[in-house]
Amino acid sequence: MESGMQKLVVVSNRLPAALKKDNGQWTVKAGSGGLITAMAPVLKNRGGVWIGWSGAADPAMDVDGLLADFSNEAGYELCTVPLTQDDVDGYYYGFSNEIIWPLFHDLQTRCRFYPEYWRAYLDVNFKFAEVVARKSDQDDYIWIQDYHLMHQAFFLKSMGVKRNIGFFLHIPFPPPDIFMKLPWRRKVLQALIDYDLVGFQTIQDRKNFVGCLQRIMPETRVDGCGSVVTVHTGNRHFRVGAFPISIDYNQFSDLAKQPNVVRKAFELKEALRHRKIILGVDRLDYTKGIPERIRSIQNLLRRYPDLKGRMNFVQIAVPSREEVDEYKDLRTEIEQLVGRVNGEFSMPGWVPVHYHYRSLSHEDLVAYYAAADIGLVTPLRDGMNLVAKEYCACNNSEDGVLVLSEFAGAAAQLQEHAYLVNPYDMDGVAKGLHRAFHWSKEVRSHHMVHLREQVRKNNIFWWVDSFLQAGIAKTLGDFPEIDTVHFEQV
Ligand code: ADQ
Repeated sequence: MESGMQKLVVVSNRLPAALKKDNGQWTVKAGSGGLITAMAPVLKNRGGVWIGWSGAADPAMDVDGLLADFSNEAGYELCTVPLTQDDVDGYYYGFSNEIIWPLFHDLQTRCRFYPEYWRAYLDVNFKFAEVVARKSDQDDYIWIQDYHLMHQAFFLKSMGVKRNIGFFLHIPFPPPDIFMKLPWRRKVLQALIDYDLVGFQTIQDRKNFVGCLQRIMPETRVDGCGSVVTVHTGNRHFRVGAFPISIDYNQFSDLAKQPNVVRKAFELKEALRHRKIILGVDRLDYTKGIPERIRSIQNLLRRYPDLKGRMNFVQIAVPSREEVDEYKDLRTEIEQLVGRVNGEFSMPGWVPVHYHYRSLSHEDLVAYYAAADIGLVTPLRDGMNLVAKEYCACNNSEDGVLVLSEFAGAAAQLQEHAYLVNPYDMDGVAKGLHRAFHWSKEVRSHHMVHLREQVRKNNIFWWVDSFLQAGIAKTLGDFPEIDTVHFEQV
């Protein structure tokens, strides 16, 4: 096989661009979120195809035409999978968001195990697999992203389409006692073992997956050690690995050095009268532990009155899944909590909690990261959490502190130099914040230098390389370039 002929085909639920209707006119908007942040620079620099749903539930629309300009600009082909509103309701809002998302984040009481969701999930996975079969050649490498699409290898195989195909799960994989609640547990596992490579964020996720396989298929054996192992079960032999996702370190760090961003960061500090800034940045989601975090701040101010008037907690929440009642309720809960804490502690000239419910421009987000003295990242459970890494990359002054949940995948890599906390332990978080607040400049720098070095080395390009190495024994350098390469590979 000619290595130059092989293209990368990325498949995810959503395309990195979305169609939105504004005043009756369809427009194309760049999407946001962890996966897009991760993959866009890779495909842009190396070419390829990205297959996904556009966000428009009207199969009659000429979506491909609308996306053509965007594709040209993005530097790689975008290909849509047309879905109906019923598809989206059952597969996306239903199976993905009301079953797999809560279950895999250990929140099984939030799951609605409706059988119609499962059927919709299978129907949509079949539609995706048909597009993948059509848009790819036998030599291509197919890289499936995330829990919405676990059945791609299974359907391609049942169509008789042979492809080298890898799967990466961006969210955690739960331990057997939780996974076993899934009514379709055996079918999901059987679908996952049809891949040639299955990737997880951490070694713990990989162990949980193998543990589930061993519960349901007791003959399962594991060969090898290290981050990628080979699993044998029945007549299937495939690779399973831990590939902690990361960020484009240089892009964040360089942007944080640009004069306009430095100025914005300074203006933020000035607006808050140079008090210490504790920053939280999240999609508004119940897994991110935002109410628990605000309660921890309340606890901090109650337990350590010396901090009154000397800090600000800034919480930025990006709107997410706004149509869903549970997310509307969460938003209300957060707003009430912010009001309560500010009502309890505000003084003339000082309001402790600043809450922003909106998506920020990349520059504004980076300015907040650069201005913050403490990055407070306390999800109840998270596959990785890129915010933790982005905060470190933007801390060019190297004197910030990362306070990180032990239940974020990022903790596996950053535990030595982040201040680890249990997000459910509001006394513990308050204590951690108080300590971090009083750390000397030397201690802060010592830890931040190491954190930044870890994120810089194990960046997004390293992540893609390690997955491709395991999947096809190739690195990014083996893919044909369609553009001038302008990233530093570590
Ligand atoms: P997410 O749950 O979306 O991703 P995360 O990893 O924190 O979580 O990524 C969020 C992304 O959104 C970050 O890149 C951040 O820059 C961006 N963002 C946050 N606030 C923003 C704002 N106000 N304006 C604009 N952009 C903002 C899922 C998993 C994670 C996993 C990622 C990648 O749940 O655990 O780390 O995929 O695998």
